[in-house]
Amino acid sequence: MDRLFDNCGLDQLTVRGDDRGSLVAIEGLQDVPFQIARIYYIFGTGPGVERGFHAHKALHQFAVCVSGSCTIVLDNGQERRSVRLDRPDRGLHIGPMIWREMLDFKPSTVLLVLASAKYDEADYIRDLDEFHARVRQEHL
Ligand code: T46
Repeated sequence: MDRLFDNCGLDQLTVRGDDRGSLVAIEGLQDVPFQIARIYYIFGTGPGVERGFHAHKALHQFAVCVSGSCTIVLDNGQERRSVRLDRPDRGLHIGPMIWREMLDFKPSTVLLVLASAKYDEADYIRDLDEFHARVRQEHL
């Protein structure tokens, strides 16, 4: 794993390939460090459009760009790091309390995301000042 923060990193996925093509399987608690409760995917995001701009209080997620590419900017409240997702065999684990911004989507990008819990708006922090205040509180 290429670690970005304590609870974030880029993982190489195992590719099972043969002369018919390639296959990647992702199992909860084996290939990702959580049980998978939800899957969603993002597509049709045009050039110049930005998404995200929030953190999660408790959610773990694992994002794979299965087609195309996009950039994800991660912020742990102290540092910002940027990663380009452009391969279907590399996944980004994002743990709780990480602000994320998604940008520079190539047309035809499909971003697959596995999540550790069902959708819950109460788990989102959508205000950057509130996020920074909570991080400071956690470090007291
Ligand atoms: C994240 C990044 C990577 C649902 O109804 N169910 C769901 O499971 C999700 C993920 C979203 N929604 C609704 C909520 C909004 O009305 O779909 C709409 C778009 O969601 P949002 O604006 O949060 O999309 P992004 O791309 O900004 O963020 C998403 C995830 O929400 C978020 O958890 O980490 O992708």
